[in-house]
Amino acid sequence: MKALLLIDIQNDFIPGGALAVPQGDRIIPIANQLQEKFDLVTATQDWHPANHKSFASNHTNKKPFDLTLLHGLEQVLWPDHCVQGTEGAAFCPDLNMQKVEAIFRKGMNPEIDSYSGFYDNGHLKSTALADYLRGKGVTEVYLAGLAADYCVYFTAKDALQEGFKATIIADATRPIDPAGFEKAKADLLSLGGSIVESSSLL
Ligand code: VGL
Ligand code: ZN
Repeated sequence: MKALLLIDIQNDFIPGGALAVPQGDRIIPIANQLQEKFDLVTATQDWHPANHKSFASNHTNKKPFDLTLLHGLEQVLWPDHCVQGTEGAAFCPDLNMQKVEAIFRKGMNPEIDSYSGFYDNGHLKSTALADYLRGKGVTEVYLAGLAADYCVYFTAKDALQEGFKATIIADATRPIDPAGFEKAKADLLSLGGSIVESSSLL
């Protein structure tokens, strides 16, 4: 059984949003078309409180994209984004949500960031996505969404670690930093993951 995981397809990650991923909006029609090919569709939603420590604005003398340490973990400091209840945190209006059976929110703890849909960045707390998928009989996950080099990458990595086959749909994602995505793809391939184009699935 195959599931499509739609990662963080939210207004703040597309052009015009607070943490816009270049061409992030281009993935939406592909994500919509892909859904009918899957037994199960789930979505993740980045969902931060305003005092989240991944925001540069919550540190003194820091600006967006600076690097820091947060409780011992390396942390990129982001512009404020996906604040709970704001338009920026909402799913993109053009994304078809009719087949989405469950939404997994992440990033609520102000003290730790959560790129993966499965765990926070310290692997301290699970979202129960893995158990949900196993409960539905899923063995393979396909990933689409934003951003390729952060939340899509870390979700794929955790999926592999949880024992799922994991495939990133290359044209259904876009990176914040293209060089970072090249490294991420090499890492995923070395861990047994796959990268395909949507044309091989549609
Ligand atoms: C993301 C940075 C911060 C993502 C979320 O969805 O890739 N990136 N929060
Ligand atoms: Zn975030």
